[in-house]
Amino acid sequence: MTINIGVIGTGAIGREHIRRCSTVLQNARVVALNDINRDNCQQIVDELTPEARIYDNAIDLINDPQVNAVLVTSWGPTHEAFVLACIEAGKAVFCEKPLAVTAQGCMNIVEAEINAGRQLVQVGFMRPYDSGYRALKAVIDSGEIGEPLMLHCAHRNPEVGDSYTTDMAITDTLIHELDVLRWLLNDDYASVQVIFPRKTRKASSHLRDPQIVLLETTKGARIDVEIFVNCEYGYDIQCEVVGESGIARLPEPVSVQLRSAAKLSTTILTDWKKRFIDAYDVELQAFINNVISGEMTGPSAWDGYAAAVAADACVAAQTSGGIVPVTMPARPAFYR
Ligand code: NAI
Ligand code: ISE
Repeated sequence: MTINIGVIGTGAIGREHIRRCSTVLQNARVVALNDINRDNCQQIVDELTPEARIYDNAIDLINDPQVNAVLVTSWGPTHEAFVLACIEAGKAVFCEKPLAVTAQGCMNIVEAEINAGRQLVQVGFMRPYDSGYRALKAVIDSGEIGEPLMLHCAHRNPEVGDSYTTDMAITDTLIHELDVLRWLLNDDYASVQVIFPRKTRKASSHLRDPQIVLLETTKGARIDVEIFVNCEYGYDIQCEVVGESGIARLPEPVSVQLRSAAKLSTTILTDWKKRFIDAYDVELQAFINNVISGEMTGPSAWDGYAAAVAADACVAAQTSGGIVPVTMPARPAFYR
């Protein structure tokens, strides 16, 4: 069976996902494209998907009976309306993070999905599909390091554009940690705080960079996450879990060890597209498989909501400087 996919948003990650649907993954083909910038779609038709039809209106794409499932890879503020339209049309939808830009927006999606009576949404949180994070979770779940007590994490990008703002360090960047850490620990957040260290001279004048986010989970584990989006040297994701009887670390991406010019070295990646390339492949193949089987198994609308609730608290904490509680309603039985 081949799933006909429509893609809304053909920028950086849209293009990557179209490439993987067209050249890497099984049982899917991209048949429909939409972007407010039509040239983006035309370029993709010319280079990757000669048979795909370009739609001037995203809602027409969603409602086309030829389209079996939709990828939403447009800008974050557009996600909520497109996902709601997919649910209304009864179509499976893979939505890039964030599911919506506010917790209320995510809750609107959760409620629409519950009213529709079946799960249709997968959120593009790819880290739970990364082999390194999966290995780390297996060690934690085995009990080998005892109960997790503290986590030290870092999310570093070499640079960001001028349009990147201080709150995006949370809503665009930390959101990956907010998702993957609750999955890793099988826990939720109780409170958050944000601290601003000395600012790097490499950041634009309006951006506070770096930032340290302190999270407390409901079981009492303490997490520090350094967000540093102008670190210059590479795209570097770190996670160390300190347990009662040992420490487990996220593995580094595979890189040949080089002995040369009196130095021992390995390469550090600089591009997020490469750091999680396998995880993106696996998450999207899982979505396609789920569409075929009719059962969604990946990060759900509820996971998108949980990350957004914590993100809202972090953004409030950026302004207040204090400790902000995270209040989550109980998980509906629908998502158990
Ligand atoms: P981008 O700016 O490169 O592409 C976004 C595209 O959406 C643009 O082509 C733009 O014209 C289009 N667009 C905007 N409004 C639209 C509308 N109303 N209808 C149709 N198209 C519209 O941005 P990028 O980096 O591709 O990010 C897109 C989304 O993917 C964001 O939500 C971002 O957070 C997420 N993302 C996720 C990553 C991950 O690691 N999972 C990595 C990078 C981005
Ligand atoms: C980007 O949108 C992503 O999702 C990347 O994975 C992340 O590392 C980066 O900081 C975001 O801007």
